[in-house]
Amino acid sequence: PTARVPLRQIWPDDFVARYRAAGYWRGETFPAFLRARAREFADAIAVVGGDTRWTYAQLWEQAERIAAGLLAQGLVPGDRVVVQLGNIPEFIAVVCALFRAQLVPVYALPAHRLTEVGHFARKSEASAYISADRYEAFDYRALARELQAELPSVRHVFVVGDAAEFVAIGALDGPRDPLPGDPDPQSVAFLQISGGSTGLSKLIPRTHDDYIYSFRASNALCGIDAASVYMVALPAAHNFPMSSPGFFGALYAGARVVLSPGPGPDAAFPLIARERVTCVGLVPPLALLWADAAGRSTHDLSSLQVLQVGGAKLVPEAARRVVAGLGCRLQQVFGMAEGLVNYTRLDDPEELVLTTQGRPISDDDEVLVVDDHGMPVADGEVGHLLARGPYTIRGYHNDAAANARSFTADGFYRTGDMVQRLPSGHLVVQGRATDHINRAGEKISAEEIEDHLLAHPQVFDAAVVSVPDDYLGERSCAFVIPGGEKPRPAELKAWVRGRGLAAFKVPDQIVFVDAFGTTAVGKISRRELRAQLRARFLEDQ
Ligand code: J2J
Repeated sequence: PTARVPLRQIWPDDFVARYRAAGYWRGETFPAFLRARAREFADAIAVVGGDTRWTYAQLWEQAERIAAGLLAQGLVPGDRVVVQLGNIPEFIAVVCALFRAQLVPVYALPAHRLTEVGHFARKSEASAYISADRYEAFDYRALARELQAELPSVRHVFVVGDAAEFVAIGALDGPRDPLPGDPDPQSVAFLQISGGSTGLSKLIPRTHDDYIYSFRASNALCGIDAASVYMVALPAAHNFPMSSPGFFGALYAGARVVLSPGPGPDAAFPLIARERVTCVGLVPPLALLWADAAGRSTHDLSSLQVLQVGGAKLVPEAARRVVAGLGCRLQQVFGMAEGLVNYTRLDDPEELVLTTQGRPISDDDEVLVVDDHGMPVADGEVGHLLARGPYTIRGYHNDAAANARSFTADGFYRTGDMVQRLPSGHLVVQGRATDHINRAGEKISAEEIEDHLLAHPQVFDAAVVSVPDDYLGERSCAFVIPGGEKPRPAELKAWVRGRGLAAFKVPDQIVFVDAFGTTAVGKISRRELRAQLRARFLEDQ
């Protein structure tokens, strides 16, 4: 079998020339930089997790072994591989191996279930699936069986741990000489998953050149160098702990990556003390939890230099509590898997750090704040954020309809976020124009959940909205008009769960109503309807 055609992400020629000339795109690739670090930092610890401590040389050896094994099993360069692994060292080894073999990872979160994993596999035309045997009490081999039954094109399943009838990652090996050379730096290195504001998640193609630029530049803004110890506390497949600066930034710098098995203080604090962690990224609810726990903790957290908070809005009062509780530097991070990432700078005045979500990484990040008609608004006014730049995609993978909606004719990505830009260039996130729920950083599409509720025989209509939540920031509330006998809320929740979805997508709250009670005559948009229901919910509080 021959290689599959590499996926491309197309920037117009003049932009390619500009991004190269500016030194953003240097022709670096994942396998090339990982190989170089394995030489340069051979005996330095690269990855710590569970009982494993791999040096850079050992990580590279794992990557080469697994890469050779995957090709020996019949995968060919260009094949897409859905990877669903938790915060274990094998996650990093497997992803590095895929890069080494010119295979294309498609990142699923451990929380995803058959419906989502099936969608990723179908949409990416994946030929393989890699999971752990079990993670957080879930058996992924059962999911693999269902996946293969539904999608025989997923011909290979590889498992970390007890593989049952599948192939164990630990047992993979093969001849090293047919391993391919380094890929085209402008080819797509992997497919990341979008937050999915309309319906199912879109796949985000990121190239070697653009992604490596984003974390190389992030390192400089986040203070990451070879002496740093970066902790992955959020699920490692999230774009934030992967690239802002994330474990890839840390590996690029020759730093140490420490994988925390969970995001809470119980799991993370002892590891911070033991490994002398210097930097970690959290979502706002966790940052508050950490700040509260730090005061009572007996663990030595004094090594922490930078606490990054992002994924959802950190309001100024919460920012103050985080700073007071943890006593290290706060860095706000406002990013997206599609590209654009904003950071408050480590030397920004405290007021900006507490009250803004930072400014873009690059001088060539073009940020527009526009009104509903696409006209730029004055600094300080709230408008839609559009972005274009050297690490922001120009289109989703294989999704013409989404691309028509999500990009302007001149290639700006419509982020869906409403922001205010200050004269300093710092952005303040003021809400969003799209209907999703940002549940502690996990983005949930209202439409996707409505579709699953509507499939229930006792649901006549359903509208899912985000409502404020003291802990999560936002939670999901489903307004349901019963059809026939009213189902019990627990039954509807179980129904959504049973549709093969991540648990975080199950509505937190269900409110039955007789009618949506819209005063508008005729049809109103789902958006307006959700806005009305949300307003009604807030009035009733
Ligand atoms: C308000 N909203 C925010 C913030 C993201 C770094 C950090 C985060 C992500 C991420 C990421 C926010 N304040 N500080 O990929 O590299 C909301 C916005 C944004 C969406 C993107 C990274 N930080 N958000 O969260 O792809 O609505 O990426 O458009 O998961 O999260 O979500 P996602």
